[in-house]
Amino acid sequence: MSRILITSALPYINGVKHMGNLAGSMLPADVYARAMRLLGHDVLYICATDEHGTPAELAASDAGMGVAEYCDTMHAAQAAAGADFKLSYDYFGRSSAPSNHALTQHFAHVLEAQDLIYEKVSKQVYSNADGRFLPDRYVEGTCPNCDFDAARGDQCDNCGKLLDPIDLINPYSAVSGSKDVEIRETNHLYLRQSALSDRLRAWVDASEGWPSLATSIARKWLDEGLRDRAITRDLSWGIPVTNPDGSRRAGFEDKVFYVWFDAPIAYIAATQDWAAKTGGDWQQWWKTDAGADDVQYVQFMGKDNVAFHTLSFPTSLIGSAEPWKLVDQLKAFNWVTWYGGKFSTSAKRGVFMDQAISIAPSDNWRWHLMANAPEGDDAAFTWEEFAVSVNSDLANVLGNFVNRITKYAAGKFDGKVPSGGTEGEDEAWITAELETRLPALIAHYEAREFRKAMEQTRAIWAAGNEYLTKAAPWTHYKTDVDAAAVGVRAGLNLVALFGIIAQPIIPDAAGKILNAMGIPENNRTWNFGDIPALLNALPEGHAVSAPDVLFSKIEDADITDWATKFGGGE
Ligand code: B3M
Ligand code: ZN
Repeated sequence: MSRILITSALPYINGVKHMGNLAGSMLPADVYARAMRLLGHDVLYICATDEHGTPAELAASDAGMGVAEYCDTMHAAQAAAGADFKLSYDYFGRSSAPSNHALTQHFAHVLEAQDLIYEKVSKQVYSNADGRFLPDRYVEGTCPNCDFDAARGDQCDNCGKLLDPIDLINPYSAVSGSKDVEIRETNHLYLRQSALSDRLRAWVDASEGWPSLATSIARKWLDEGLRDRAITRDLSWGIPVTNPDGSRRAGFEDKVFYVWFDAPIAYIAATQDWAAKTGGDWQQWWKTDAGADDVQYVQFMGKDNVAFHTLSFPTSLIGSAEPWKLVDQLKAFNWVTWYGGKFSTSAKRGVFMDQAISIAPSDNWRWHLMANAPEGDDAAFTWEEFAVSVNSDLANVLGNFVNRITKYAAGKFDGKVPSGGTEGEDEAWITAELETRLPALIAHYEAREFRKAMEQTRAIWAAGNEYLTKAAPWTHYKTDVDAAAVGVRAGLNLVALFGIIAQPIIPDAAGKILNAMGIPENNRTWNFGDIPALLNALPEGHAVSAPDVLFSKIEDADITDWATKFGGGE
């Protein structure tokens, strides 16, 4: 048994997340957490809303709310959406929690004591109309390189050049469109990432089992030369910049920490909040001198978050000179696209968690998104393929199998696991299938290879159908009830097994199957030691029933309807 700490990238607060966000961080983390719990590991799965920064302020003002009130509302909405999708967080915290204020300020103090933080004045664009400094991507104007007239301050979308917003010609505010902007000097704290370059590279080089997507992004930044980054912003909403005695730092009264400085620290702060709520010991998970050396720490995130998790956050942890636990395994994902394009809230393209749950059960989404996880490359979502996942994999392959054999057992064997008969070559065949497939399934989960885990799960379900076709108890029944009993007994045991292996991915259907099979909740773990015995795991005479319809099929009319509502392949 190992202790496994799991975090998924913190969903940003400015709205309920779309299915691409779900598929690239929270959902795989949940599937992994569930699988590892079933394998008997001691798992702690922590997540939180990421609540600071300009987009939160702007979203609140769009919603006509104060930012604190807006964050309260959206945190509750995201917690509810997570519950709807059966995300089994041990704790779902908030980056705005008092614990994160204290811990972020603590990090700044110890980093400064290590000479890794310094003040520097820089020039930034200030918008008089908006009454705020504009973050780089909220300044637009004409590209000094190619004359494109809608270049963003951080990068020109026309020529691709990385820009400094103060170099834009005719700059304007992307928030209000106002041209009444000026360049002002402002003083900020900088994190001396450059000083840790060699240590970070050695750490990345020593990493094992990260996908190449993650290591290549980290190395690209290191190769370009790590630059020091401003870790404060001219904003009012956020974590105040303090002195070690708690007073506000002189000159920083109107500034707060940059959202990307405090957000990863919230992984730790949310664990503190989990501990306060449950009586757990957070230091055992995060401090290597308190037992966290034995913890395997696994992070899940989209590719755009990798640099922050492989360079900036580790700079805070290593640079503090305190014994913090660093990530061991980092699972990064590409994008889920909407018919090959981007999800877009404004253009009504794509589907968001609250809408998705209103049109299909969470199991359907969980299965489809994980079977098509954007692991090797971006993965396009289409309604047509969603329907194939549900109708073919879930309804036909799994649902029909469960139905066929449980209804037959109810009709012919009084809803009891029958005794009698002797196992033959069909049972030997399915046993051999399970003997290769079950260990492979576990290995895929342990390697966080989700597509492969889903393929293997489906292959095991399909083998069950093939077994029933071979054993054909309904044919034997007329002449040899004992021979039929063998097939029904094995079939019912396979139903139980299929429910057991379905738990991480489709927990609702798995629960229905296991309830119908009369398997107690405390006996649903993954302990496949003696695989031949699995066909006889249920005691003879044990009562079973046929579950209600497990999966309803998606009709063509549904696809048309959803494509109209949410956009499709136009
Ligand atoms: N909130 C993800 C995003 O907004 C970001 C993750 C933070 S993880 C510490 O793209
Ligand atoms: Zn340009």
